[in-house]
Amino acid sequence: MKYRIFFVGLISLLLQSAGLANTLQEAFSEHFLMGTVWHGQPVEGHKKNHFLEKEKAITAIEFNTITAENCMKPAALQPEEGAFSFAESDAMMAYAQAQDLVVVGHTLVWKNATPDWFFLDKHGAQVSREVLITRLKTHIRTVVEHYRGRIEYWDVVNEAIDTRWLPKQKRFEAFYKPTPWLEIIGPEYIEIAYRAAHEADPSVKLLYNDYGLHNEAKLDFTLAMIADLKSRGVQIYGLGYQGHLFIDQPALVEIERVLSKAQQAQIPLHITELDVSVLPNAWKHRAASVEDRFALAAEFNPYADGVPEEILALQAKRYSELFKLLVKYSDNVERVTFWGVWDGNSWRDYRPMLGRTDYPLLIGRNFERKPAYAAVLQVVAQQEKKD
Ligand code: 9MR
Repeated sequence: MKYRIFFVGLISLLLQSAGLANTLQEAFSEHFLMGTVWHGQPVEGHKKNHFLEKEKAITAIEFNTITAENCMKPAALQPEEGAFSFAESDAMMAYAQAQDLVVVGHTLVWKNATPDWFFLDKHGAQVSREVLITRLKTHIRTVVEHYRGRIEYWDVVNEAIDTRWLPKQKRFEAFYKPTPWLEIIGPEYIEIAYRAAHEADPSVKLLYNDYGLHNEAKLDFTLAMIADLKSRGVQIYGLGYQGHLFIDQPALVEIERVLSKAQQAQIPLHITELDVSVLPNAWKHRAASVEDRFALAAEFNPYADGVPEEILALQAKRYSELFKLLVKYSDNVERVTFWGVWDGNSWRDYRPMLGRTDYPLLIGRNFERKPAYAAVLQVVAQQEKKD
């Protein structure tokens, strides 16, 4: 242990003497907030989290904002109608307040992690539009009021837009994702949700959060939806681009398009769920839904016994290129949040395939700072030299 403390101290000294900031939040303090998640204790039956204290310690050092990974989803907060349970999210909030972290609530309306009771009556039949609107508003009002004045941003609606390939026209088309929300209420559920959240806490900034925005059809549809809501006086503040990336996809130009179009549209952008998987993309084989799980296959799990240095170097390059872009657009990028504290606790290990070993974050499985960590800090150092 003593040696480890000595080693960490030595690295800090070396970083300082190389003119580098010591932590992620410090390095990017002029540019945007730097965040991670509260993994907390699993709410969906994943294995117990034995590393919560360690994660809390790292978070306090490296980050200035925190998002609830799971504990603020409807399944966690209102597992049964009217039976709200804030124990885990209150624990997160107490920690965040003690560390002076900006808190992001995630998420109020989603098709996943939402219990069936929302959509069914006591006989198991689908509820009416009126009943579902009431349940939607009650959920939002109760949760947002509970944290009024303490949460800075809410991901209100999550992943409401999908795309399909039109072979004849040879292009993608975007549309509202078919979910019980859409089916029972119609697309107005989105507007209803934002209005309810704003009423419950007029000071909280409301985001729309989605993945796959490198698809231009989806990006344009999303920006148009936000512009339309704004034009009708709905208080929607900004766009969350999740950023679940791979080493070789999507292309950097496609990512830049998201940053530049959001800037042109004057919609503040948040990178809400960043990670860079080093594994082969197992989503390609089916429509990407978080509920899909495929059987574990060795070809999709090449680094179960350790990840080669050259792969970590490629990942570092990818992170470096990405952060150069984020700094370039930092006038419009407010926050960059990683979807995980360290490689040992990442959703990538259990979705879409249970039992893989991925290395998607900046801090490794032995809590070490990975090559990608150094590469990200280097981006700011180089930027400062240029200025
Ligand atoms: O990381 C989350 C994982 O622990 C949960 O099992 C899963 C389902 O609730 O959700 C994961 O987080 C998702 C986020 O809430 C929305 N965007 C995609 C994220 C990764 O699946």
